[in-house]
Formats: sequence, structure tokens, C-alpha cells
Amino acid sequence: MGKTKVALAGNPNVGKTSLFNVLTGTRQHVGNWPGVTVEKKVGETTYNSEEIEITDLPGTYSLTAYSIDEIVARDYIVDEKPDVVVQVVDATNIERNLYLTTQLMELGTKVVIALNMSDIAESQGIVTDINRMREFLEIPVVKTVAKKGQGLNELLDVVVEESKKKTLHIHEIGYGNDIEKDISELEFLLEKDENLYKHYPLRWLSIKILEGDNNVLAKIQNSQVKDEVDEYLKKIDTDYYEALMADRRYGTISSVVSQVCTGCIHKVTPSD
Ligand code: GDP
Ligand code: MG
Ligand code: K
Repeated sequence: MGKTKVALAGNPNVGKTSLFNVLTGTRQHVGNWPGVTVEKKVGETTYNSEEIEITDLPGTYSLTAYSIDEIVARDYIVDEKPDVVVQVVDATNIERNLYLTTQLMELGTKVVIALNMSDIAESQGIVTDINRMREFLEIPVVKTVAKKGQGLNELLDVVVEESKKKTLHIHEIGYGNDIEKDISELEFLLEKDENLYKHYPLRWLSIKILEGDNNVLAKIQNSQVKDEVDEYLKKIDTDYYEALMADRRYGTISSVVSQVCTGCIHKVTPSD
């Protein structure tokens, strides 16, 4: 059995590096991501005789093609195919953090949420029902306090269990009938190219094409379906789609947050 490959993803300042450090201790090396000056940290840990390699991804709010950090993070997940991606989520700010969750879920990877900063959330009276969160998102959620090394065994138990699952279950964010129709039509086009469907999740490619994502459009430059995709894109205002799809993600997120968390949504008082 080879090593289990785990990637840590998350917004900036949520505790990714703290978690990376408590998990790997001195077994870590620092380098650069190929071709860019973004720092890459890789470390190892052994848990119940499983060898686990952990990569600390750059901190990002989304996975668009607008920043090098976001491209590095998503290319790593799509190309290196880690067994599990752990998204470190700031428990005091789940609404903002879940946007990235929606992006990770579309990358065709297993995701586990480490609900970190649980100590601060508790002191602020923010209560998240992790069982409901797991039910709504259909991904495992574990509470952690990375700074104090709390919740690590529970997290590693879940990570190892997920890594051993033979099938990938992905809960899809629905974008509504209008957009879903475009997504399926693009998926239908893309699946003619076996190099594409063998390598990338077609739903993710389709969504990114509708958003006019340049990095994804570049990936299909040499594809046999390039002309058909270009034709399709002529009918579509990608800026409009990008904004609309972001809106629909936020809609899904607010509804999840309102049902799993007490104290997460800050009421606007008249004095605000
Ligand atoms: P990164 O940007 O996601 O890599 O976040 P860092 O690991 O650098 O952490 C940002 C800050 O939050 C640091 O000051 C950490 O000590 C602190 N921190 C990380 N995890 C926790 C936690 O669970 N609870 C508390 N109270 N602080 C934390
Ligand atoms: Mg960091
Ligand atoms: K966006």
C-alpha cells in the first residue's frame, strides 16, 4: 500500500499551517510549486500504521483562474488527485468559508471539513450542529482546535476512512433548471473527447467554461471539441453566467448555514 495523499485547503488564516504543523511536526519540507514562487509545504505523518503525506495548499476564497494561488490549489487537486482534501473551515465564519467548499465539491475529490477555531466559535456563542452540516453537505465534518492540537485523531480517523472508500460520492450544488440545461449540454459535448473525461470531472469543466474560465478554456484548446465549445460560447454571456452561478451558490450556502448554525448569521440591527 502506498501513502495516503492528503491536501489541506482553506481560506487564508483559518489554521491550515497550524494543522499542518501539529500533524507533521519535524517531518516536513518546504519548496516551491513548479513554475511559480508560491511556497509549497509537504509533510508526513504516521497514523495507526498508515503513512500519510500532507500538502499545505495556498489559502484561497474560491477556485477561479484569477489568481495564481487558486490555480495552484485546483491544479494540484485535479492533476495530482490526492486521496482526500481536508478543507480547514473557520467555525466563526462558516458562511464565507463554505463558498470554497462548493468549489472543492465540484473538483471530483473526496472532501472532509475540519471545523477549526472551534474554541473561538464557542466563546462567541456560535453553535454549529456538525451532524446536520454533514447531512446537508454530504461530507464528513470534524471539530478541531489546531492551535491546541485538539480533534486530530478524530480528523485522521475520518480521513483514513474516506481514503479507503472505493467510490466517490459527490453532492452536487444545483444551479437551477436554466443553468443545469447548459451544464448538461456542455458535458454531452465534452464527453466526446476521452482525454478530457479521463482526466477532468466533466461537470466541473462545463461549469468553468460557462464562467469563461481562461485556464479551463486553455485546457480544451487542443481538443477535438474545441470548435463546438467555441460555437456554444458565442450564445452565452459568460460574465453574466459567472455572477448568476455565484449567486446560486451563495443561496445554497445561506440556506445550509441558517439550518445548521446558531449565531452564524449576524442580524442587521437598525443601528447598522
Ligand atoms: P493559515 O493561514 O490558514 O495557514 O492559518 P495559520 O495556521 O497561520 O493560523 C492563523 C492564526 O490562527 C494563527 O495565529 C494561529 O495560531 C491561529 N489558530 C490556528 N488554529 C486555531 C484554533 O483552532 N484556535 C485558535 N484560537 N487559534 C487558532
Ligand atoms: Mg498558512
Ligand atoms: K467567482
